[in-house]
Amino acid sequence: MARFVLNSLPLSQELKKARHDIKRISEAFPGKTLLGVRESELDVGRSVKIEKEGRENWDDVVRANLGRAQEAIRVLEESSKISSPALAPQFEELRFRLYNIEKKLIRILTRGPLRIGGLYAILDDGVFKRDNILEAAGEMIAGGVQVIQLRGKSMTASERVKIGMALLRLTRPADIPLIINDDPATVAAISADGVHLGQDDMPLPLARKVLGHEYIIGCSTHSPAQAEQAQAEGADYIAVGPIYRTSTKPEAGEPVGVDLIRKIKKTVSLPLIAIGGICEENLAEVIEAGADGAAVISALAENTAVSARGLSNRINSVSRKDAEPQRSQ
Ligand code: TZP
Repeated sequence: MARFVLNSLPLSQELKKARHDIKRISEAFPGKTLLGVRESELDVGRSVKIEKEGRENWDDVVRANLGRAQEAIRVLEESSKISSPALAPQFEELRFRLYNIEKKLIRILTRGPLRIGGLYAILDDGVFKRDNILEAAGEMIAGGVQVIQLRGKSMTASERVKIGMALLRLTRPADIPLIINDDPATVAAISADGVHLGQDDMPLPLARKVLGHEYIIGCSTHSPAQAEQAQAEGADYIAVGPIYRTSTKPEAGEPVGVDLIRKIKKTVSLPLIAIGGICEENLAEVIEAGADGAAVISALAENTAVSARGLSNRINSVSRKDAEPQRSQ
């Protein structure tokens, strides 16, 4: 499932390593003696049947087989305590690794199609002071944001990891995806929810190779061709901008305007997040042009909770209006 259905390099690697480790650790067991006591013809266990062993779906198969592997390793762990005590902690470590693998696999298998949308808040370390980032995130969550991105351009990798982990403790209970800007390694290291890539960052197919399908990958685009390429390469969402003039990222260039949203929406079906100079006054225009969400930095810098509430209410009311059937005149 990990390798051929989900095409997940990280999970396939973890599982392969676990298999090799089981083999290596078990070599210390007296194999011949074990084979000598195997009895398949007269095995009394063959006639023992239990009522319901049928699997309802593929998740059940994965769950049941990982459970079986964990139990089997537990048996090896317990028996090695008698025959070769030095092996027991190695089996124990492996068992815990399998619990982790199970968690990740089941998370991918059971999560619905990923939809990034709504108010997408960016914690930019040029705007939010490092000491206030967690407080700001708490206020954003209280104000109803639907996605949080950590954009720590001037952070060291170790700061990003530390702040990312602290953010996860806020976003996970609120069921809000945490996206890390630019840095697939940090995403994988802290098990965040995804990465956002600019046009000059790691190419999307390589980021997918590193992260597999259990992580969200978003991509900044500035033209229909870039948006189509991101879709072809398997992005989970695209950001389009700068829609309006922004002083937060001066190098973002000239505004592209809301018409680009309309244009891209004609050929790209991925969730589209508009970005750049978006505030309460122009938010409706962006959503009406077809954006599925809006990413904002400076509009959340002050009175964060209140601003977040205002923006997210506005997105919701415009989206609801869009969804209402049009009355004929
Ligand atoms: N990418 C394109 S515009 C931009 C980024 C990161 C900055 C958006 O910030 P603001 O303050 O919402 O205009």
